[in-house]
Amino acid sequence: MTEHKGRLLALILTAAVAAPSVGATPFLASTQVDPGLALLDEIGMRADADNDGRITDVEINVFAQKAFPLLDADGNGSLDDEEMRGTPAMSGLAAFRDREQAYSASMGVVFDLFDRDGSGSVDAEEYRIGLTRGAVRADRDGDGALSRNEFRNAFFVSRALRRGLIE
Ligand SMILES: [Ca+2]
Ligand SMILES: [Ca+2]
Ligand SMILES: [Ca+2]
Repeated sequence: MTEHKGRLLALILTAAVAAPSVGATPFLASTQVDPGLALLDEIGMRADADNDGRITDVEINVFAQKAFPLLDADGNGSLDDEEMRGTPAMSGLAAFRDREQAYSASMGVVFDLFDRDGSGSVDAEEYRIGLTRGAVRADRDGDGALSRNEFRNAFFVSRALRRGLIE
């Protein structure tokens, strides 16, 4: 096995292992899931804590509380643009695909959207508010929650990840 294939396999396994409900999720039923989409769906499934296919405002807030400390690698209570680029799985996938520039540019836009006061860092409250507002905007059918499709296709973070990693 080549080194590249090994790394890709590791990424896919990471995504699969991290998603406990693979078998029950129509999303991942396809045999040919793009690893970038798999990562995105993994985030969606984590956000949808009760796994009912809808990400509610409450779930977004809980997700923000859980995700922020994971992103805040140096633990200083705020995210810089480097930390906003997210988990090694994502930046690793961007590197694997020679998409570091696209990924970086895409996540830079996301960072600016979160950093509302333009301070160059995103604190926990800015992060929470950013996710909440993004969810409201992505709620295309106005039912007060994000369906999996709304999360995948309309939520600004998902769109940025797709632009950076896939499209
Ligand atoms: Ca839910
Ligand atoms: Ca930090
Ligand atoms: Ca909705």
